[in-house]
Amino acid sequence: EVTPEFTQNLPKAELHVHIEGTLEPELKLKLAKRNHVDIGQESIEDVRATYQYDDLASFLAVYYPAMNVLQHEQDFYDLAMDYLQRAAKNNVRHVEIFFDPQAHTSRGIAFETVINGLYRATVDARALNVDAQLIMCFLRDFSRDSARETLEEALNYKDKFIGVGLDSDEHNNPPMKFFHQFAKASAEGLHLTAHADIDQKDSIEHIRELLEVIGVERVDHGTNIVEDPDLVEFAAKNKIGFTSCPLSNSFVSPFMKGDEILELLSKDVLVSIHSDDPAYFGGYIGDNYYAFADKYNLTKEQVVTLAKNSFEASWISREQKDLYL
Ligand code: ES4
Ligand code: ZN
Repeated sequence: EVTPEFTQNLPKAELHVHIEGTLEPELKLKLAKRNHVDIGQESIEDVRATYQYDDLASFLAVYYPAMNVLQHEQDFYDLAMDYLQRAAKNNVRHVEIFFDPQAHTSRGIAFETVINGLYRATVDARALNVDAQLIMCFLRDFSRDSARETLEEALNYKDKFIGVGLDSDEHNNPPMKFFHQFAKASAEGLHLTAHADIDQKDSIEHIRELLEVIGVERVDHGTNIVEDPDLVEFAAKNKIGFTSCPLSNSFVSPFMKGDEILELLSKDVLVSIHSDDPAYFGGYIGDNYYAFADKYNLTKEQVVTLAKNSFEASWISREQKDLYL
């Protein structure tokens, strides 16, 4: 049967991890000390005690302030390198890492500081046998103007990231708010993905806009697409990837949306398992696979299909995919 060792050792692609969500309490305390930032917490236990949330808004209220410890290029490098070491232990062969430049530029950190630190870690990760790439996300609760300025600046570093995404608070922030930025990014040859599914009420319309108008290649979360059979058929036919994160799903749904994941699997949709914000939601990618496999009694074959889907939905070349599969 499926064991934690099996899920940890299975070769995987990680397509949904926020680098800021990999900030472990140990590193947070170390950086706070190094940069003389008062975070109001002095021990690992103090930090862990603040990790209390029951919805996206209460999570984000803990998440963004933690980033104050990230000040210098080396801090971003250390954050990413710490993560990439954990990825290597989880046998992640390929990873596409989200980062949120506006969460840093809005508090006075230069875009260049953020991307240069993260990028240098992705280069050094080759020594760990991890192929790492970056995806720049727009914060959807920031303005269109802010997104436009962020993309303009990012295009000066176009060789350092492979796509754009959309995250943060979905409530009243539909994907179409960023239509022009997605169009521009696509015209520049960047890949497109976006989060959907946080605000359940409008979420199916958000998914429709993403698939039919904006033309994303993946949807992050988004497994509630099962509500709409026509959209599911579209997603299967067009090989749209759905990146689901069981442990972060557990915060909003007692069954980690496993029914939705299994239904998509049965309809040949490219759904795969990832970790979202592993330092905050209780585990890295192997733990996410195991939590889901254990709760739903998955067979090894089902788990292997999920891992294959992760490579299929990734943004590596066909030749490269065939090497991994
Ligand atoms: C996020 Cl769980 C979640 N949802 C939306 N945006 C995010 N950024 C980091 N984690
Ligand atoms: Zn996410």
